[in-house]
Amino acid sequence: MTVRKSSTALAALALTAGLAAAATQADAHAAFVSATPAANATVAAPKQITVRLSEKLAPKFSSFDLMKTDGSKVPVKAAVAPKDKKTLVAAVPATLAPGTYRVMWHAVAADDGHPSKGDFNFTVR
Ligand SMILES: [Cu+2]
Repeated sequence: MTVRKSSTALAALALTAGLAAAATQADAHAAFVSATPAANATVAAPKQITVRLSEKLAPKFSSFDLMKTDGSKVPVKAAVAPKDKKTLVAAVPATLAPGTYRVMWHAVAADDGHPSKGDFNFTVR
């Protein structure tokens, strides 16, 4: 009986730990909120790209790349905006030619160090 009892206790402990971890992740991962240009929007060539996330970000580990559909990179330098610390901002140095572009962002939440990432497209008319 002792063995059975302790294994039940272990299972309960594991379940509790799992639930606690799941709750923490749901609370603290930096998730996509909005962007300019908006995801899937067709716009005039933007001078700036912003990606707003749900958490304050660790600046060293949070950024995005701008890619053309052929996989080549458009050189931009995205940084965490000091104002709210949740927004990634990059100036677009050259006028983007018409076509579809992909923004691939990655972020680390400042509070718990959890990484997250995502991507979206926009089209320049
Ligand atoms: Cu997290």
